[in-house]
Amino acid sequence: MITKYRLGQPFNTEAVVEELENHPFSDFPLENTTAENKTTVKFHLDNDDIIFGLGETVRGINKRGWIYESWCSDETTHTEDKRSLYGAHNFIVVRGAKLFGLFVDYPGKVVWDLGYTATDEAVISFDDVNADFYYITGENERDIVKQFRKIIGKSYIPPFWAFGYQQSCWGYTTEQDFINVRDNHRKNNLPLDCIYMDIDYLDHFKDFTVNTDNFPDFKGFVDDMKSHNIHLIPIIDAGVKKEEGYSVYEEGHKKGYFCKNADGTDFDCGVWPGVVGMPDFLNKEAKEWFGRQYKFLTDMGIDGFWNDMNEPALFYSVKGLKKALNSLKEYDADKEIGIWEYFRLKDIFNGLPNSIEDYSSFYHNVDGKMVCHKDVHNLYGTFMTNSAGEYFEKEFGKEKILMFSRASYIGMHRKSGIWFGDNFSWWSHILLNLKMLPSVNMCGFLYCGADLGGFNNHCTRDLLLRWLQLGVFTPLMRNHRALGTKAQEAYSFENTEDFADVLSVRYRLIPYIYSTFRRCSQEDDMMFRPLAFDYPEDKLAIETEDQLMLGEECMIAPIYEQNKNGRYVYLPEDMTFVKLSGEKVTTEKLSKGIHYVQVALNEVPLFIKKGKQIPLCKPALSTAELDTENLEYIKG
Ligand code: MIG
Repeated sequence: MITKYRLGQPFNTEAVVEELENHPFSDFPLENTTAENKTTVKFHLDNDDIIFGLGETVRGINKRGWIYESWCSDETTHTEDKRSLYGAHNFIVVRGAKLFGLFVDYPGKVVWDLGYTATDEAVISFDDVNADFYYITGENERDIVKQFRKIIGKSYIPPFWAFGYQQSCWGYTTEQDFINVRDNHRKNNLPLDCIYMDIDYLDHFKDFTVNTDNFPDFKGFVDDMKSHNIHLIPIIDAGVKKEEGYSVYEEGHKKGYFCKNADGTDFDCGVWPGVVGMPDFLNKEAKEWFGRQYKFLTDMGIDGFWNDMNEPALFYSVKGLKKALNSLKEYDADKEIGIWEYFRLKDIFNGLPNSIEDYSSFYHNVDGKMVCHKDVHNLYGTFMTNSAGEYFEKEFGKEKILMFSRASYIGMHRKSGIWFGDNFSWWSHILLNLKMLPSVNMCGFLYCGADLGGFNNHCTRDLLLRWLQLGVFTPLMRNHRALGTKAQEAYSFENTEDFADVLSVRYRLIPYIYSTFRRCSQEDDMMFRPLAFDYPEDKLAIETEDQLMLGEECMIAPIYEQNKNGRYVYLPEDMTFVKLSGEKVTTEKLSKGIHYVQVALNEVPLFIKKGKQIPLCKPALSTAELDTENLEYIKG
């Protein structure tokens, strides 16, 4: 059962689509206080209580023992000391004396102190007295999640081809770069459906342009790639370059569609294009206008997008940079400065990006009312992405356009997927990738995945193979890396056959992954679940956070450590251990308990429950060539 409690007059975040009766906050079942401009909710935690949720965050599946902040952030290093990543996903399920779910529908920063300050207490707080709270009780965790998912609406379903393997790299610049990626995959029998176009395809990083020196006939190029069963997926950044003669900027500026300073002038800030205007996606007209701009690319045959920098990420604000530069005048280059002075000087510039001072200083025009960005920060990327999603649905219908975004708030899951942003080529980030899957599923984000192989740093052959062995199960299966990192396309390493073996397994599994995905969208279900959800009485299962349940049939347990030929795995019931490699399938029945399983670098491990079965089709080099009619089954 879901009960909605309304505090004050909350901003309409559009997260919930079902109309529920508003109960007064005075009836809210958890201990709470509201002071002048602060709301606090508390509940007690016993030793064994567990908190699931919070979507895209660092740390474990059980979120207890840390402090998290819902604040969409361009966080470049996903280490466990961090409190925020790109998403703001204010939903938890608590298993304690009572089992309940809680969604805090508030678009500014929400702090989740989950047994961090005091081990036995969870404290949720934010600086406002306007919010909606949804308190959910149910039979079990999964049931609570389903009830929540029902009120936030059905999850986005991308086109079928979006379940193919995808290659990306910040730095592919010319037609030839893209052709090489395509041909090297095809030549080496490596399946591929999409190649991503990062900011380098643009003319001076201007949204809705293409560099015509590098792409003299872009439409022709898109078509040619399609004839090879490759979709090109361009990036769109939130900021619009401030430049005379650039029609998107000029129109946006003229119509007042950019965010404003308190004095009514445009809030100018710096991102990749240099100085930009930030489209005011919370202004209905501006939102529609921005969505329509995608037509420039869909007219050329583009049918997929990724939206970036939409937390929004700000390298600096023009006024902030000015202030910083002015403060330099206090320093004399010929005079010695003290060490603390030096650090202060350094901080002036380190403090420029994504500063709270800037976020507090610009405004949205919401139905004629000026709303400070800070109070609605977590909606920015979502409203950007929904601007496109709404345009696509109107223009093309559902399931036609692939789209995912970096920043997100609950509600965006109806129009788009997410990717997990700038991870590292670290073994520990395979595990982080795994742990995020069930928690983002709880919030409706089904189409999701991490940069396989890792974005930052240099990826090694074994790391990529092991990561792909998890990636074959994630709906978004994309290998992406940062500018200047070591090549990590599957063909860049020796013995590409091993990569072909693993990628073929993905294509063999697509009928299963796709049908599971669709069912989860239709039934408001999770595709990936913690073992704790399925085996609530099993102490070992509850503490197992490096394995996941997948659909109704399987369990996955990837290898995430270097120089390992296998791993320990806990089977909460009898299962069949399956290894898939190319067209080879080996099976072994294992009984409930702990086992050490061996998995070679070209094998994908999977566990099928007794009495269940999963379909496999023949592999192909693209989804277009996949025969999804003739299936064989592996039985558990
Ligand atoms: O400031 O477009 O997360 O995937 O390659 C970095 C360049 C901007 C961040 C994205 C990443 C992308 C990169 N972008």
